[in-house]
Amino acid sequence: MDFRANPATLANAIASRETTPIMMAGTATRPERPAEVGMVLDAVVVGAGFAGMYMLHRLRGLGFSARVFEAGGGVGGTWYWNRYPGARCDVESMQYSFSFSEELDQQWNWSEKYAPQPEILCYANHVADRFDLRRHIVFDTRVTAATFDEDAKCWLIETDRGDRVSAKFLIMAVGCLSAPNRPRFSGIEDFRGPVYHTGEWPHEGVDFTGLRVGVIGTGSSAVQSIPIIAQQASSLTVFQRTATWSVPAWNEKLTPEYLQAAKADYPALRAKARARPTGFYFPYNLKPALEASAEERDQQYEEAWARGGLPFLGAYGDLLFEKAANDTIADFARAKIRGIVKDPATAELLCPDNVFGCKRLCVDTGYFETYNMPHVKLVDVSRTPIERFTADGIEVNGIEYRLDAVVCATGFAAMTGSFDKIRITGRNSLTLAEKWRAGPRAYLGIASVGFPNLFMITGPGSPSVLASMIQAIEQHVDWLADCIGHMRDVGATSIEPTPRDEDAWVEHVNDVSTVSLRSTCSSWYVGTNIAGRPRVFMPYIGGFPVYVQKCNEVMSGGFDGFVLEGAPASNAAPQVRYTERWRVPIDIEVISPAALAARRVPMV
Ligand code: N01
Repeated sequence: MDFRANPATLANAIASRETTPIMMAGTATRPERPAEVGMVLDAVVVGAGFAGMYMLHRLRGLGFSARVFEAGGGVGGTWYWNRYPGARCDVESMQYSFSFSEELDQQWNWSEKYAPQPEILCYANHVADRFDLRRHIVFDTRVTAATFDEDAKCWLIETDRGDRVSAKFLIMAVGCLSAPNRPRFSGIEDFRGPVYHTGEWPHEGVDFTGLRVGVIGTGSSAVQSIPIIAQQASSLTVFQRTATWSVPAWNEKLTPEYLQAAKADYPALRAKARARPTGFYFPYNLKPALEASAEERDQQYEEAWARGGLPFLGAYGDLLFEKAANDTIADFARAKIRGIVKDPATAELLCPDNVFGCKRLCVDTGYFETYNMPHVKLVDVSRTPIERFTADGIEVNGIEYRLDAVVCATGFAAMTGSFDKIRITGRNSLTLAEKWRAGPRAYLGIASVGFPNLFMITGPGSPSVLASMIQAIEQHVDWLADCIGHMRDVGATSIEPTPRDEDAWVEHVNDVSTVSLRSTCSSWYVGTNIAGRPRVFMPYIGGFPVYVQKCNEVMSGGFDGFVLEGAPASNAAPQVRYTERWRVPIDIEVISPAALAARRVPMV
């Protein structure tokens, strides 16, 4: 039974109680097409999210032949798959968009401060059409294997549609949060209702009206979807393992006047964003919380709470570095939860006891308020985990919670999960999965020793998820475009980092992370949300501008830390075609907290 076709089918199926629960994939039936065999390309890009689309645009601009293979039926990546109710961005729309085209910036109008998923997907489709990208994207096709041919210095790429193409460059634009985590709950196959994952939501939507719904998880996806599911469901039971920190979004419509004013100096806004540790701009208070009086702090936190969103963490400069400072913002946020949630026992359960902002901070609209609704129940599974699914629900601590449908908001195998799904074989038959068994290793998060001519966009070891993703993507793609262009200019056949430079970078990424309180808890940043994964802080937390400066220096030095084969030995500086706009002077004061972290450990 396929509930994706029609939400009504779901209601009927539940009524007749004759279904086998499965995790729903978001794709429709794939159209037939002949396999592509023997095609020789300059580049294959995996994934048609924002990274894959922009990479294709730049490659074509340089005259390279390229194909993008995309598992989904359309562009948009994260925004193609995550169609759960309430999905929206937590970076302001005016900044969560491409900056490479001034015309695009000026002509596109966002409707809300934080854009909802359908609007972001619409934007992705607009970009695909505007830059005529679709003719080089192959949809509904999953890359299954990629093998480096050491003699020909190219990659052989295979797909689940029987395609076998070769390309000099393999560029992984697979996203950081694209491989859903589906915990193996005992008895799940016995459950008679449907089970959804937020990251693979049915395209037609799901109507929960009148149903008893269970949600597993309380991360960002749950925090966004719970208030909306609660409006439809006859009852909602939330299974919480770890209480979450969440700040109100105070989302609002953007007026024509606001848009006009913001666009009047859009390039300046973009430039300010690039100079920030997060790659997006918001007012920042550099003063340490511990130097303020309790009254000053309360006022500062109240003002930051009233502005809402991720910038709440910018209330003071030391919040993610000093535990005592963090305790002050945590106490403030706990008091807010207690003030919102009427039932004291539920409020206590919703109060996190870990470092504020250690896991990715959630941004919500009415999350805590939802627990005041009489049909919403919170079940603590921190000490007594979900035992099993039964035919009629979920059992915890001997109690059966009777449910018609379950939503797994259980997150992703972050950063490396999408790499794991593809058998990538480099030099000497080494697979990437084997090389990364003890944790990912990549120079600048861009390339990995043993895998020549393979590039990653926002890979582990780059700022990626700790920066505004589209800015991080654009910076990587521009750098890669200049790198690949340079290789053609000098006749290089392959590029690969040196083991020494890769080791130094991995060590640096690790060192910087230990300065931040973010490394102290279990989260998807460190991979420990998935049982059996090694604990490694994967994104680079030293700050976006610090990272960009390092990338620029590597390029100016003729690709320092890389070995280029087939080219003259000279480390001549390459012709800069696209990276110029990333040469932002670092204002050490403005980028403080990240600079603080960076200054306390040796920079490579
Ligand atoms: O996933 P998560 P997410 N039994 O990993 C729980 C981005 N994003 O999809 O914390 C019971 O954060 C797990 O519990 P615990 C954003 O970067 C952005 O919500 O491991 N519970 C946790 O509560 C975000 O951080 C936006 O103890 C289980 C939850 O499931 C990232 O994506 C919106 C369990 C998973 O939370 C991931 O967010 C959405 C089990 N067996 C997502 N297994 C915006 O832009 C897992 N859990 C706003």
